[in-house]
Amino acid sequence: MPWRCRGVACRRPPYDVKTGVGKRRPYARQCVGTAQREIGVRLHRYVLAVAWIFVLPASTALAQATIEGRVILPKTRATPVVNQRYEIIAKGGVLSTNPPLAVVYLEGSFPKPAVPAVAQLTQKGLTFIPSILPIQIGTKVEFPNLDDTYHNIFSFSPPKRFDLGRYRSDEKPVPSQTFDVAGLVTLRCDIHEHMRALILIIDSPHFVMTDPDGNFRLTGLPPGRYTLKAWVDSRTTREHAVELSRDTALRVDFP
Ligand SMILES: [Cu+2]
Repeated sequence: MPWRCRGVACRRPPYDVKTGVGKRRPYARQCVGTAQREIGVRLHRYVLAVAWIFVLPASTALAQATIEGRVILPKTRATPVVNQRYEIIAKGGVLSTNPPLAVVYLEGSFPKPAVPAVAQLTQKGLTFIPSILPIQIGTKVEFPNLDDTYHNIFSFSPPKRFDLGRYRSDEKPVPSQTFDVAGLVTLRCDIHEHMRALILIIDSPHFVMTDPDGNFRLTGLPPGRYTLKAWVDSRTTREHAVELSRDTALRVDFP
């Protein structure tokens, strides 16, 4: 009687290896039908996986809310922003960026990321890049030195006090710090008096920097009641209560 493939079951030896009971069949012959069937099954799974990767997030994104608007920024002399380089200035004990910009974020209760984020704040051309870095609580920030000279970064700010000591560009691993407390950290360099940067540690994964005109757009927001905040300088944070449902597209302006 000719042997007939019986599907997935025939992947196993058709005889008992230990006792030798049963008739051994050539593996190639035995598995032709199964192989064809398995290609079909795998193709089907592949198509489903592709659909899962591309279609599902698209539909999920559609079900999430968006907030856009404008923060009216403090007036200043018109300084062109070259390569997003902002200067950090201290005026009467208030730290801000020059030209001014704001960081807009959604405050609420959000699940912590499974894997903590990693960000970088480099030292290049004797400046910090970027000069202001918003991060979520728990983020590890690396501080690579891209200059041919030493830097010595330190912070006296309450959310994170540290002193990285002097190090050059070939320092491995790249010196880093993890920021676990919300607030504002001012970075300085012990060697270069003029170097200054800000790290804004936010208890939210939903944040964005405005453009130089104050425009912002937050996308992929989950439904719920939150406080939308706009950090303008170390003493000024504006806020606005928002209620988001699926597909909400809100406009919020901070006067
Ligand atoms: Cu320095």
